[in-house]
Amino acid sequence: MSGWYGLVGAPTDVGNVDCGAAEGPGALRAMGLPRRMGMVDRGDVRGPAYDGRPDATGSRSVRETAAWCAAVRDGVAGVLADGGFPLMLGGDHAMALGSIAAAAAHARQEGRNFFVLWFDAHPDFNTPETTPSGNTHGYPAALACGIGHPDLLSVGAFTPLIRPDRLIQFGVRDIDAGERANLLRIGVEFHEMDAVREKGLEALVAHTIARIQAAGGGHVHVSFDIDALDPAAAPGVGTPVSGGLTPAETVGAMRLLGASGLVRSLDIVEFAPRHDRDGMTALTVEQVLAGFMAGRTGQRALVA
Ligand code: EXY
Ligand code: MN
Ligand code: MN
Ligand code: MN
Repeated sequence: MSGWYGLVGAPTDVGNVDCGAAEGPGALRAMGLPRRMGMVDRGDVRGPAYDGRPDATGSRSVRETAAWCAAVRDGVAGVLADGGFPLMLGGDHAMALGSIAAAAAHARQEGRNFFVLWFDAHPDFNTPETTPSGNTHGYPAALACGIGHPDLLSVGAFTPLIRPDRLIQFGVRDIDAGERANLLRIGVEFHEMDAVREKGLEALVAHTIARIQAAGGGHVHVSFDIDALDPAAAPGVGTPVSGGLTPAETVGAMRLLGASGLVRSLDIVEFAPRHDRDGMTALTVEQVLAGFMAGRTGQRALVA
């Protein structure tokens, strides 16, 4: 069980240009989060300077997103190779393609099963054929399952990065028609908010942990989009959707995940401080992270 946390910042909103997520890492550093939580700050990755040439689709974001994701992949791979626990701090959710590519490769190298648990108001399961916006932050989960733009699929050393039956989503409540068709066709398990309200987030997560343990365990990567939370507690995001998760249930679920000993890498993305109110979102982010870390410390104490 790797002990130290390595923070990898990805200050970009190329996946939803100018939504403000590029300011996320700097804002959380300014409030002292990495130091207060004892993290090794590995600095920010950088995408290459954009050369101004549009890509084949005529949109800058695919080429630029691919370059940023490759930088994130290398930054996260470095923390894993050094025996740390990577926390990729976005930046928009397209960056998760890079962190998942690194985590999937590391799990394969270590001979472990690989699972991704996705907390989000959105499934992020669009392709260029189904997207209503062309924004690449709506693509990463689909790309990780092997469908989408070839320039982005090539960020990983292999595809699919995740077996579709090993991606589980929680809290989704804003799903495009084409996206839902993609999810059903590919066979991804997704728990919409009405199911979360009916069954309880912690119960759903506990059941998922038990299922993973029964399958022989493995490397679980958690990709947490802050807009999974209700905007009343986390207004500081680029694409807020009402009717989201409460901080209490989210902290509880993250504590369970920390204590499971299964989680070996984590994304926290889409924090856009310009939309925050009185630092409420930053505080909620810290609570969620603290819940995970407390669970994991307790788990380590159990196995020490
Ligand atoms: N489904 C919409 C689209 O693809 O444009 C909205 C995507 C929002 C994605 C945010 C990161 O979760
Ligand atoms: Mn390792
Ligand atoms: Mn997302
Ligand atoms: Mn989202």
